Amino acid sequence: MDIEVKMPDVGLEKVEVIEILVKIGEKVKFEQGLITVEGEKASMEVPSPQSGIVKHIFIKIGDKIRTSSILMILKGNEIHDNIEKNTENILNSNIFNKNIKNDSAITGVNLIHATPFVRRLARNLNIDLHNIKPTGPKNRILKEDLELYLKKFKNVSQNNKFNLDQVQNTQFKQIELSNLQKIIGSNLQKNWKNIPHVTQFEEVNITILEKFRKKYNSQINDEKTSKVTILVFILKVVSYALQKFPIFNSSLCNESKKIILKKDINIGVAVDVQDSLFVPVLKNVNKKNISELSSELNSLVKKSNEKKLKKSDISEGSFTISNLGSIGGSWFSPIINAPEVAILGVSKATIKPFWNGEKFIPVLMLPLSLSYDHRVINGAYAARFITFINKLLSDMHFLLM
Ligand code: CAO
Repeated sequence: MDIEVKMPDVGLEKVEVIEILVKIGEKVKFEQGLITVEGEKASMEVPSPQSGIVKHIFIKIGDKIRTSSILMILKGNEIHDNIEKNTENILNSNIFNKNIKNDSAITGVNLIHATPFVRRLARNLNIDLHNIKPTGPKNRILKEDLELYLKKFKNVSQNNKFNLDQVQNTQFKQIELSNLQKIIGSNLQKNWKNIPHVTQFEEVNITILEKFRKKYNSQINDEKTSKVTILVFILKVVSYALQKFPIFNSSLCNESKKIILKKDINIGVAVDVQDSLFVPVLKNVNKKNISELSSELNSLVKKSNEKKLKKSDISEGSFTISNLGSIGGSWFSPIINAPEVAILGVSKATIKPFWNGEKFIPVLMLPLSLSYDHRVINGAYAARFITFINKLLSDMHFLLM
């Protein structure tokens, strides 16, 4: 007799099929895992309601399925009477009635307890989770359990002169983090964890600015003067905005619970250098003109590329700009460079249609993402700050006012 295997109720509206554990024609036992599904925070195996032979599989990896979706048909090979009873037992058991919203472990027969992350890792490493001894709470398999298994396996392999790489996925490779990556990574993690970030997005019409920039660059006729990029104008405009909105040019002292306003406007610029990142600081940006800023930026970028930055070149920053515009991408949310309280992300400017009241005209729009520390800056203040930047970049005449 044919048995329809349906998706049991696991307390989620939809789950994704991440593994199909059986093949058509395969003999399966009662409660053997048939497929693995993954919800927002948990993965689980769906056990077979009956022993039998897999006749049809109706789902594929990546399918999003709901409760009662038909997964497969089994050809039963046990006494007919047991079928209904077992199916009912499974479907009614606590395993599936349990709400999994807050816990990535599911209890029950034949279920493997592991988070989606650990399952993915195990899949990438070709490790069968059935072979792993769980040490986590509620018998959950932890990442450390996989590591221990790998270690043991490696020892055995070495003793037998058998290379672990031969049996593992060829894509598996370990890359050592550089010392710089370790330092940057630990700072990023600390900042991301400790600072309540909010990112405010804005699009700025820089058509006039870009026209002026191109004209200015085309008139440069000596080799000493460097060409000006959009970033230099952004630096200048931001320095004005920091003067007008001084809280953005501050740091938060956690011990004294005080906001410390900085006297100087020193803006760090993220520079991409061969898989790493430097943030040299342009000092007193508000006191320098566009061409001075341009040559100072060029010199700092050159020093970054040659790894010749001095301590003084990278210290005393009060605000940071990260411009990914010459690379591409639409938007990103940058992480604040503590003890600073805000960072401006800049993405690639693109031509977009703009309604001028009569017709659509093409304009060059620059995407900005301002992340700020919400303990120090409130949303309204941030919106005013970015609106001010928008106004100045859209029409630099306002800088004269
Ligand atoms: N939109 C469109 N065009 C842009 C742009 C933007 N947002 N930003 C720069 N451009 C243009 C420049 O105007 C220049 O145009 P021209 O050739 O017509 O003069 C061209 O792209 C090349 O600019 P550039 O990248 O050489 O110079 P820059 O001053 O804009 O930026 C630097 C210098 C060092 C900031 C940049 O090269 C860089 O390293 N960016 C990466 C920063 C980064 O990695 N951030 C992530 C930090 S978190 O991991």
